[in-house]
Amino acid sequence: MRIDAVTIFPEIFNVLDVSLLGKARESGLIDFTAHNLRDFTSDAHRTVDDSPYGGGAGMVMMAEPWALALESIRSSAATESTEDDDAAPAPVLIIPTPSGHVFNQKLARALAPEEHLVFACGRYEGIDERVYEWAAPRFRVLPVSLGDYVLNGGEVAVLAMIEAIGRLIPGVVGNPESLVEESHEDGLLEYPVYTKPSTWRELEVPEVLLSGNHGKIARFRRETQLHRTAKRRPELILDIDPASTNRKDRDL
Ligand code: 6GU
Repeated sequence: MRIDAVTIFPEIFNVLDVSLLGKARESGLIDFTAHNLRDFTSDAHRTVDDSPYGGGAGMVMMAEPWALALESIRSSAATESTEDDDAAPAPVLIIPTPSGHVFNQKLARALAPEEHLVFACGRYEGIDERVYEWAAPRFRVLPVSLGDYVLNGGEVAVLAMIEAIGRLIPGVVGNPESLVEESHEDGLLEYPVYTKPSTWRELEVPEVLLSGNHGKIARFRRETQLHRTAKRRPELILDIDPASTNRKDRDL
């Protein structure tokens, strides 16, 4: 997967050199580039923002540097592609913003098979709205939010999204089975996990997990998933697929 991020703080993305994502980049599974928006300005001060029309607090990012940056990414992608792929879909342009669609595991799964993702990291009060209109015929534009709180800029949100999407690309996570039984994959929160020793500072591992009875263990885990989800994220319970529940769940 090719990933580009446009930002005024490209160094924030240096952390992608380490850990699993760093390995995925080394092995060529993920081809990531951070682009400095200021490289697409033409004044001595490398200005990217100006005051908002209509007044109000803060500054707005100007449209032209964004168009130049996104055009340069678009044309380098066209150069790299092979002769017979005029049908290649437009890259997905993800705009991190607190007013976007909520990013969740389902969206991460939908984006993982994409060939090319572009992230436009805004700062200040946002980007001139006309950039989105201009981008619509050139990209599949998708405004996305991590949740109901405000960050100073999109960069940290984009790091989270790249990690959530990147780990779903085949080969990035060593054991694909570890992707199956985790929070949100089945719409529930994950069950608690334990390792040796079975007694630690007078705290015991639940006995059923030492029993070797796989049916009992599966029921215990399902039960703790449901209890935990009901307590911490009651709104998720309403979204459970009824086909995935069984009679034992309804007895809880
Ligand atoms: Cl994606 N961006 C910003 N700036 N703030 C956020 C967010 C994104 N998600 C939650 N808060």
